[in-house]
Amino acid sequence: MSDSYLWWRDGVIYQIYPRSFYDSNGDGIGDLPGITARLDYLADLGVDGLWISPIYPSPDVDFGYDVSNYKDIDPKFGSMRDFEDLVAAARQRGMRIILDLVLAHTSDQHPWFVEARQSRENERRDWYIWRDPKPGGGRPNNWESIFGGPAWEFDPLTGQYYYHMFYKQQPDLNWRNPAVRAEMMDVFRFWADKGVSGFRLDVFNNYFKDAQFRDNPPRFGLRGFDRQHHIYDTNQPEMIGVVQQIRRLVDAYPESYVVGETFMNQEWAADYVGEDKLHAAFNFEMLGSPFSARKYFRAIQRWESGLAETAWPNYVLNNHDNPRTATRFGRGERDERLKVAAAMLLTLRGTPFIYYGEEIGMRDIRITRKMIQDPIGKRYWPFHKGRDGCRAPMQWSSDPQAGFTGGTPWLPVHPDYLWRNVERQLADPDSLLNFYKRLIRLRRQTPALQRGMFQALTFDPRSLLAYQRQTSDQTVLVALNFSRRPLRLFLGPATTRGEWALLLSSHRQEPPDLTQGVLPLAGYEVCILAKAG
Ligand code: ISL
Ligand code: CA
Repeated sequence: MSDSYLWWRDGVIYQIYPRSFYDSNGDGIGDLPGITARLDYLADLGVDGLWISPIYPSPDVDFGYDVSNYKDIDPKFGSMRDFEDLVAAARQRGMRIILDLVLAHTSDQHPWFVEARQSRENERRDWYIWRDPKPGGGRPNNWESIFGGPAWEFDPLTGQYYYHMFYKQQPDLNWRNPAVRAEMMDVFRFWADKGVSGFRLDVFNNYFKDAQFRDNPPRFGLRGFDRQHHIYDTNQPEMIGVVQQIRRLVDAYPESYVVGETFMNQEWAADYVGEDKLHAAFNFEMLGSPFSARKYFRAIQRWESGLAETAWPNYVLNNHDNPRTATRFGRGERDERLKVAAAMLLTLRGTPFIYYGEEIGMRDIRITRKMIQDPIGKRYWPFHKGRDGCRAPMQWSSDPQAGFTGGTPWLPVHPDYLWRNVERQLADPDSLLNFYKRLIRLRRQTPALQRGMFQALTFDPRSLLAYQRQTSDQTVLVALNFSRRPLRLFLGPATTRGEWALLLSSHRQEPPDLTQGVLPLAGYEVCILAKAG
């Protein structure tokens, strides 16, 4: 790996859910010209890469994660020209585009599937996973869909079942078919040739299923999907070959990047990352963690030790599938815990991912039955309200609809937008947004925070997470108090020695005196110090 600044390794990546970022034409749905219009905001925030959730033509059963054409832009988001403009305008501001490739399944409206289901002899038939009913009738095996119910859908016209891990409108592709594989490699080329620098691979370790279609063994769990060991319907060894092929392909483009979304067990993620494999794979252990120094510390340790030495970690606290940390950790309108989480995310060894609105502490909207858009919510109400809560419109200002749209937004704006919005927070030096900006700037100016090795200072953290990030000429000390009570961090002689400068703190103006071997921390304090050597 090169020593000079590398955007995806040393920088920060920002996830945009395009329907909800900024609507440029008043139809209530965010779009590509909307993102372009807000690039100055993103450049000012200081991020290096923009991961945009799917923008391809889609019937939107799963809001873009059901693709009906991999090489075009959905008209609701704009045109191919709009996309090219966005890539160029982002590049002018030093930002790269990461596209979301959903290659495990297509929409059932994709022309390939429309053809495939017409007859058993159809040329596209084998592009999907078709099986006969069991002798005597019934589903081919016991595989379940993670979104509920069996993974097999019977298609009466041809008398066979097709397989879908997600909604039945998302039939899985047959990656064992070389034509499918070749077509998908061409999708990478198509977008890379348009200047896209990175790809996020949706559920990549789900491309292959067991060639013999064996039943998953049972295990204890509450609902159908959780009552099986998923050893045959996901994460098959054949995937490593595809990962290597993808890497060879993108390596032909300078500074390209591929991050995989690991489906299911997060300890699998490490296997797919390396110099001839993916640049990164998501490990969602932190994403589900409560606000606990100990839990985060365990997640960091596992991720740091699980990855090969040449592999580069990444960290993520929020995404479009889960309740926001602000909803889970925010206390009323207070953001002090969110500052602690942000400081951790942006000072760890690994690429930080920020989900739009996280930087202003957006809370999930409250969902009523009538307004649900996500089919999971419709199906499992009231036990699971779906994923709409974390996908609400970005809160830009206190103008009507938070300045997101001139029309009626596709999901309601959170009522707190009147005071919780970008405009207000930019003007408030103490806001969460300005805290994110300071942290991002600090990371960019501090090589030890980018590349430095990670060294824990607390070994059984209850409420206090402390670590050093170290290069040959600089040591940065990060101390994070996860509790509302004041705490003391005890430091060894090696740490106490030397002249510490204050890089950033949520509470103090002056560097602390560490000569007594103690760093006192106020409740929820973030303290980041540095010294030479
Ligand atoms: O959303 C989840 C649970 O509520 C996850 O299990 C999710 O299904 C899993 O992380 C895979 O997610 C990705 O693929 C899905 C899509 O619906 C998600 O939005 C996407 O992030 C199918 O393409
Ligand atoms: Ca629009």
